[in-house]
Amino acid sequence: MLDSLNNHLNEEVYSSYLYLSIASYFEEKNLKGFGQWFKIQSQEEYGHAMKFYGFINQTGGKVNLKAIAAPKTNWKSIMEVFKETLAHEKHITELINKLVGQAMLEKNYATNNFLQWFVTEQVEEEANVEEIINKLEMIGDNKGGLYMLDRELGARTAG
Ligand code: OFO
Repeated sequence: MLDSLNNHLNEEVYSSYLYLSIASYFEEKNLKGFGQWFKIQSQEEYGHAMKFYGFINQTGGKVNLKAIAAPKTNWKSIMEVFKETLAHEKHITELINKLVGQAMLEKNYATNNFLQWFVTEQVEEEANVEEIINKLEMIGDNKGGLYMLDRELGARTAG
């Protein structure tokens, strides 16, 4: 179980790194609101990684930090960014579900309980990204709509 938790810590750090890369992609394109949204998302992912760090230490395990893969740096469109973000979140959900399955199989109740926060969080993460995809679909090529969405996403604050 410890190995799997350490692997997942790395996945969350990678998520943070990926979203920071997306933030900088948007900032460079002067879409500061989109950039802000992803910067906060990146911070949240780091927070998720730190929850694993804390739990591993608290339960007497050894944190084993692994190499972080370099994230992608360029995308074809805003829609592509959000479609890939949704796919990434679905991948993370699958990994969390696998961890829960392993904890149950090993009758590791404390780990199962710890993971339940992430089960709930993943539902929210996927829903948030789906909502933005729906808005982007409504906006289409409308520059005014895009401006409004950039402003809306820029209002996101930490927590
Ligand atoms: Fe950590 O939830 Fe997104 O990846």
